[in-house]
Amino acid sequence: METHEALYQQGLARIEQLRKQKPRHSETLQQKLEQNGITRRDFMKWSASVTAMLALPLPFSTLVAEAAELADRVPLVWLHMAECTGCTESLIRTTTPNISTLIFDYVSLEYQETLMAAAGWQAEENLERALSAYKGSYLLAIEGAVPTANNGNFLTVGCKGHTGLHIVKEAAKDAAAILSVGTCAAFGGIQAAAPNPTGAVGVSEVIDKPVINLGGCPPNETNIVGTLMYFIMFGKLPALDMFNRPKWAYGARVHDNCERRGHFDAGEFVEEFGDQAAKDGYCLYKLGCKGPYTYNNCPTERFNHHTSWPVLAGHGCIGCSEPDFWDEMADFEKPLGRKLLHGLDATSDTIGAVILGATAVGIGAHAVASIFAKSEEE
Ligand code: FSX
Ligand code: SF4
Ligand code: F3S
Repeated sequence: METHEALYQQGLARIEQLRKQKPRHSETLQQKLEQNGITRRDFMKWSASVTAMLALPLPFSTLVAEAAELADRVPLVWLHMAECTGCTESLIRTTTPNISTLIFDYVSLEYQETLMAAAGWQAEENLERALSAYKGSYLLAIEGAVPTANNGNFLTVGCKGHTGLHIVKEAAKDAAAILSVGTCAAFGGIQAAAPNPTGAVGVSEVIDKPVINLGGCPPNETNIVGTLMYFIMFGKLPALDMFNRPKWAYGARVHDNCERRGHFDAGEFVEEFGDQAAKDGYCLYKLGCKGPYTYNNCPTERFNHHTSWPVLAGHGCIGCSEPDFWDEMADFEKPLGRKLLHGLDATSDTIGAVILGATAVGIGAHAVASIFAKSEEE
C-alpha cells in the first residue's frame, strides 16, 4: 500500500508540473475569492476540511490549497446524457457562490452544455477542439445514463445528430480520467428502471477504461469537488469500493452517521408521516428508510451548503447512491423487510458479507428485533 509520504511526494511533483503550464484565466483564484468576499482564512479552512474529507492527514491541506489555485491548468470536459441535470444543479445552484462552486468555475471548463455560452455548431467545434488540443490530459465528467437500445438513437446531442453513445466513446478515448457524476452515469439511474425501454446503462458499460462512480441522485457538491481536487492534486483516481466509488465518500452507510440512529437503536420509530414520533425526530426505518443499505456521506456532508439532507428533512433515504436502487429499493416508503436485494435476501446472513459488510448483519437483525420488541410492548 502506498504510504502518505509517497503520496505527498507525488502531489508535490504534480503541483510542480501544473505550475509550469500556462494559466487559462486572467485572474487568480485568490482574486476570484476576494471578489466574492471569501478571505484567505476561509480558504485555508476549506482546504483543511477537504483534506479531512479525503481522509488525508492535515499536512496535505497545503497541497489541497495549491491544487485549487492551479485548477485552471486542468481541462475539464463535462457531457450531459440522459438525466435531469440535477448533478450540475447540485454544484452550481447557489444564491451565494461558496468556495466549492467557485473552484468548479475556476477549473478550465472546456465544454459544459448547461453553463457554456456557445450553442449549435460553435458548441460542437468547442468540444472537438478540446478533445484534440488536450488529448491525454483532460478530465472527462459525464452526467446521465447512456441509452444503448436502437443503436443509441434514443439520445442524440448537438447539430451533427451524434448519439450520446458515440459521443461518450469518442470523448473517453483520450481522457486522462473519467468521472461518472451521479447515479445515472454510474449505474443507469431512473432511466434504467424496468423495463428500461431505451437500454440505458452506466458509462462503464459502454467503454473499456476505468471509470470512477460518484453515486447519488444527485451526489453532493463536496463529493464532486473533492474528487476533482484529488485528480488535480495527484493526477490519478482515489481508492475505490466494489462499485468504483471513492472510499472516502462512500465508505460508510448513511445509517452509520444518521442523527436519528439513537432512536433506531432504542426501537423508537415514526409510524406515519406527521405523527408525534415524526415531530420528535424518531427513526424512519418503518417508513422505508434505506439508510441501513446505502453507502454515502449525506448525513455528514449534507446538501445546499451543508444545510440539510433527506432524513433531516423528514423522509427516509431512498438509497439513491446504490446500483439498481430504482427497482431494488422500491417501495420507497416501505421497509425492505424480506424483499430480495441485489438478488440476495436482505435479512439473511449472506448479504452482510457480500453487500453490506459484516457489521450490517447485526444492525439488520437489530432493526428487525427492535421492531418486534416495540410491537410486543404495544
Ligand atoms: Fe439528475 Fe444527474 Fe439524478 Fe441522474 O443527477 S439528480 S437524474 S443522478 O444524472 O441530473
Ligand atoms: Fe437514520 Fe434511516 Fe437508519 Fe433510521 S433507518 S437511523 S432514519 S438512516
Ligand atoms: Fe440519496 Fe439517501 Fe443520501 S436518498 S441523498 S443516499 S440520504
